[in-house]
Amino acid sequence: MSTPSSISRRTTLTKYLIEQQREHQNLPADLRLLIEVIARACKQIGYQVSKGALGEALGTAGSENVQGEVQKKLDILSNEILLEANEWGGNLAAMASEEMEKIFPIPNRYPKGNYLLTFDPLDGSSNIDVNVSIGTIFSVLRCPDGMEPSEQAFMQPGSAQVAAGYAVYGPQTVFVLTTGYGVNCFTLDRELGSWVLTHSNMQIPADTREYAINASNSRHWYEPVQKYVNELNEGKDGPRKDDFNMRWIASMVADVHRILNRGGVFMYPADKRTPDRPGKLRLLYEANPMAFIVEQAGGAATDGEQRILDIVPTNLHQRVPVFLGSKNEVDRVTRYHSEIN
Ligand code: AHM
Ligand code: MG
Repeated sequence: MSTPSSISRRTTLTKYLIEQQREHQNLPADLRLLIEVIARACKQIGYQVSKGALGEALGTAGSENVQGEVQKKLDILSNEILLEANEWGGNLAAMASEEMEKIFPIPNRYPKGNYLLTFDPLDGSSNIDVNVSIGTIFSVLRCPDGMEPSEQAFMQPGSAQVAAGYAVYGPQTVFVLTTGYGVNCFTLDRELGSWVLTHSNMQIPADTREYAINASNSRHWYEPVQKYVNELNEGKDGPRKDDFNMRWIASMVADVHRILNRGGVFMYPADKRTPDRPGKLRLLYEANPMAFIVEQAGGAATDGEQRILDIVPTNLHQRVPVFLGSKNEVDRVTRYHSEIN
């Protein structure tokens, strides 16, 4: 049981951020405030998610997003929560979201700040109605000096991110954050309403015997991925001489969170059905923030050919193949791409 003294010894997200700012001078005050607002919005989204069938937000909204995907009511509600929380604080120039075709410039009635925020308000939408973990993913960029907050301002490689993170709404609600100085995880204390630092400086082991991929697409994969996954499935009898285990939650946030905790490799490859729209995941608000987090935890993230963080985006909702997690496995599947193509 928590006693008053054990509670006061805890490091909350607020304390952690202030310490980063004070002791390491690596966190400007406006970025700290922005992160706090995002975390507060995630708390609100988590609350709405937790209501389930008792709330009024389960089910589909009867609309599609820009990618032609059916929107759930909670997708839309989560998007609104993030927009409303962040529009008036004075830290942002513009926002972009999976759920909006165009960017959202900060309205003229509010002061404008120096940052750009992108997010997937509720990742893992297919899991919303069935009570499986879902989450929010976000990425923060600096608005280039003197540039109007246009779509072009967002076309920066992931290596330019100044902060990224995600929340998972699962058995526990957690908030994972990097500002480029390692990765830390905060667990929501529901009684006190605060994010408490529970996992410091998270590290992904370089080796793993666990992988995550939607195997129902296997007949559409290109040869490097076929070869890599076949070898894993051959287990002890195959060239890898070891048995591998498979996990697929269909929520990237939850799969990445497992990998951050115990290693693994996550793959959403390009496939032959959609050569002009490679992969399913979006670069700016899914692949980039996750790649930043994974690299900060000692892992690797590529699109099969190059580091995800080096890709210069050409459009807001562009898709990208994703291989991320334990470094030695990501290096191997990336090597297969260069050997076979
Ligand atoms: P979403 O942002 O619309 O929820 O889609 C992204 C999700 C990822 O979280 C997950 O890894 C993937 O889609 C699951 O895809 P699949 O339906 O092929 O299992
Ligand atoms: Mg998503």
